[in-house]
Amino acid sequence: MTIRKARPVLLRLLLAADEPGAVRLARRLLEAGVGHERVLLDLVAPVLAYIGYLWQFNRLTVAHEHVASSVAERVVAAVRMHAGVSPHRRESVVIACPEGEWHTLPARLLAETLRLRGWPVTFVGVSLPATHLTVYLQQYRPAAVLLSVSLAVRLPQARRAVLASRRAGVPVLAGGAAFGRDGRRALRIGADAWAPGPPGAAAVLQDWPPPRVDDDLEHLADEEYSRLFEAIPELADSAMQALRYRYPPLHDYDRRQLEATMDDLRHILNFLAAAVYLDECTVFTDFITWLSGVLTTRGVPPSSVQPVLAHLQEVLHDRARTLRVLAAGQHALSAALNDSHTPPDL
Ligand code: B12
Repeated sequence: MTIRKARPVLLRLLLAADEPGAVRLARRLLEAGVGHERVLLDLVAPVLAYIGYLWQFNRLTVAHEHVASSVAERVVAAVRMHAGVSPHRRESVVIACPEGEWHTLPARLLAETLRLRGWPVTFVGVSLPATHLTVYLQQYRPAAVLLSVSLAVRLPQARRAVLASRRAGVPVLAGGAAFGRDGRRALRIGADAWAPGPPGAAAVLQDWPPPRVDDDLEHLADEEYSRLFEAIPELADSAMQALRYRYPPLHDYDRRQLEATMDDLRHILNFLAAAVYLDECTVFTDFITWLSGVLTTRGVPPSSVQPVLAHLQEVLHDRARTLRVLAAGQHALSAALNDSHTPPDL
């Protein structure tokens, strides 16, 4: 079976919680001579990304996503056992996710790829507060911290992890979906390097550490982010009030729908704050485009976000960076109203 043909099969097995079947499929491919790295990166990774689309477009529940990711973890573990490679490099690396980041599977795929290439890897796992990272690094002194971030809303915490690593004198290689398609966001939080994926990470590590680039991170030190972040609960309440006036269907919402709306408002504000923190509009505009799809496929018109953004523009009128991000958000929202909401091909 080719990797391409194996993808829909693995998708079915993950969603059916068929752990033995999924592990058998991976072993069959490995025994037929498909490389371990290919099974991880050309089979497991795209199937997981596809599961994300199915959730995004309301074809799967969060519970299905949980089931699929726990079976996928077993598949990754089986690939590792089958490979049985022992490290031949002297220097080790630590792979960590910043506080609040629960997506460990992308970091796991990175860890196993590097192990396959002979790196001794310590996988720290889920959501590590920055202070604990410093202590750990001081104790074990790895050559690099590989910081994996999936949600752009966690980039402020990723910055704290970068500072924590610096305190321990360990340079940081950053990666994961939160950083977007190039190294700009990674450099903005002060990482020493960025790579798009595990093979890229292995290439960057060949010539490690990279020359230190002088930080120009003054925007992170000002108060616009912290004032906004601290005001999120209050701003979410006032945005809800504004919606009551400006979005009449809200009057007919039941308790569950009102709670979901409140969650969305907090999500909007958290992404706004992360974009302001980085002074990077794309953090907010990417999120708004994504939210527009999530809402449409759940029967909520994305145009309902417009009055929320307008309200925030009114109440935050004296904050230049925040206003710039909100204006970009309005733009992205108008553009997204005509997007199609179907998953791409697997
Ligand atoms: C499984 C999953 C979960 C699981 C995670 C379980 C686990 N143990 O990891 C659970 C259920 C916990 C979860 C929760 C949530 N998730 Co989720 N999740 C996913 C899913 C389906 C797969 C993640 C994955 O493994 N991807 C596989 C790898 C291949 O993708 P990758 O991230 O691009 O990683 C590659 C590279 O980026 C790179 N890389 C990664 N890290 C690093 C680090 C370095 C240093 C380098 C160099 C490279 C590198 O290598 C990887 C391998 O090739 C994704 C879909 C997706 N597109 O990823 C959604 C997804 C990430 N989740 C999403 C969301 C919204 C959430 C929730 C907010 C709500 C929800 N759906 O439950 C929560 C938030 C939890 C939190 N606080 O962190 C969204 C995020 C959208 C956005 N706007 O940011 C996604 C994209 C789904 C979607 N299409 O909408 N999720």
